[in-house]
Amino acid sequence: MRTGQVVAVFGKHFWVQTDDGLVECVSRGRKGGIACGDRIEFKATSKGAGVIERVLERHNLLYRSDAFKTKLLAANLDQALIVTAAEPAFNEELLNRCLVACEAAGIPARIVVNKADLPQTAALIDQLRPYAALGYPVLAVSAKTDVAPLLPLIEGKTSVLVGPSGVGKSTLLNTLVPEADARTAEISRALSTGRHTTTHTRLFDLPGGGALIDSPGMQAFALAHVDLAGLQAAFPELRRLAGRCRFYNCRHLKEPDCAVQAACDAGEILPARLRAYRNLAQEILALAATK
Ligand SMILES: Nc1nc2c(ncn2[C@@H]2O[C@H](COP(=O)(O)OP(=O)(O)O)[C@@H](O)[C@H]2O)c(=O)[nH]1
Ligand SMILES: [Mg+2]
Ligand SMILES: [Zn+2]
Repeated sequence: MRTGQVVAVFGKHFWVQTDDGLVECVSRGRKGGIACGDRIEFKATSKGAGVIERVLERHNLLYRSDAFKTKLLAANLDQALIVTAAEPAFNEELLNRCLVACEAAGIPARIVVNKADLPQTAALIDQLRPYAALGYPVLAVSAKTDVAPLLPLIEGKTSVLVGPSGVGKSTLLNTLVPEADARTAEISRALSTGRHTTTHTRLFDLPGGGALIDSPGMQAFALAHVDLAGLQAAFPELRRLAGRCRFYNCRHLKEPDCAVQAACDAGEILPARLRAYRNLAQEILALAATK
């Protein structure tokens, strides 16, 4: 049995980086799945090919899930870089769902505002300022003109780029990892997709140490694996108010004397955050009702 790290995921096919090169592996249809960044054990079947037998213990796993399926994003992360941009239109609900997923997985999250070269980005940076106070540092960069502020934050770490499509995740990756373009072309050839959009999750080593994982953009981010207690624990501003509502089991939806609603009315909680919490809470309650 040999070990390696999963550096690309294509459905049931995986590229595994080993000490002596890339090995193309398949999985034995094991339940639970295999994520980019996973360290695995495989059995070589021929030169350059193998079968994954076992996933070694993970430090963490970032994923999304709805009532029907689970979609693994990446494993063994030091941090998630949630990439946003003013173009295409900023999706605050999706940002918040990404933040909740990171909290639930115990993964530190940073917000990267890309396309700082566009004039409309200044307003987005202002809009996101309150997130820094919640514990999510906000960093403005331009994948096209200036990524320098990002370098010290990713060096020596394993980071994943997540966010909707079009915000510039792949452009960031190509700027930060010079040979990424060539490897992407190689993957497109191997899969004969020839498309420019990111269709698969891939891990690249950074020149200065550490690794960067690029993922396909998501439109929606369901969190069926998070329960109501987990959801409340994933909002730092709700954690601070624990036990302050009239009802000890307040769900902060429409209950009277809700300290969370009061804090929002007083301008201490961002309305968009409370909206995201309530949307997620409603989804959790609806899902629980069907079980
Ligand atoms: N103006 C500007 N455009 C950018 C920047 N980064 C990416 N783009 C453009 O945004 C579009 C989407 O980029 P892409 O990297 O494919 O986004 P992804 O879907 O998040 O991977 C492309 O047309 C890029 O050229 C940036 O920093 N500034
Ligand atoms: Mg992409
Ligand atoms: Zn409440």
